[in-house]
Amino acid sequence: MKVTSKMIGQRNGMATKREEGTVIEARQSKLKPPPLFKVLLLNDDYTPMDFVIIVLQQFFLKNREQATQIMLKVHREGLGVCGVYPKDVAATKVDQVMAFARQHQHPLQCVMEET
Ligand code: TYC
Repeated sequence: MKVTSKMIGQRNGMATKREEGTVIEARQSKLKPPPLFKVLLLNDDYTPMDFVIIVLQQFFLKNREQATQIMLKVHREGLGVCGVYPKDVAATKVDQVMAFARQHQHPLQCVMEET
């Protein structure tokens, strides 16, 4: 597709020529939206509940009520979703949580999984 200065409506591979109101080309985009990743906390027998609540507030921007509900879900069911993010953001959250848990000598595990 030849790109011209008149392609004002260029968005996600769909090009339209808005001057004169004429569509010169409109093809289905071959671009897929970027994948999203769930960030999960895993249960263990040693990490204090209050520490998990702090993690959820500090790294996943949950309020105390939301953080408590997610922590209890992980505690009862073995794992729980903290948030859903693009790959690089999810990877950074996992690294930050793992580093924070290690600093405090807790065995808390945080992983990511494609949605
Ligand atoms: N099971 C832990 C306890 O009883 C609490 C806990 C919750 C640990 C969530 C990890 O991701 C976790 N102290």
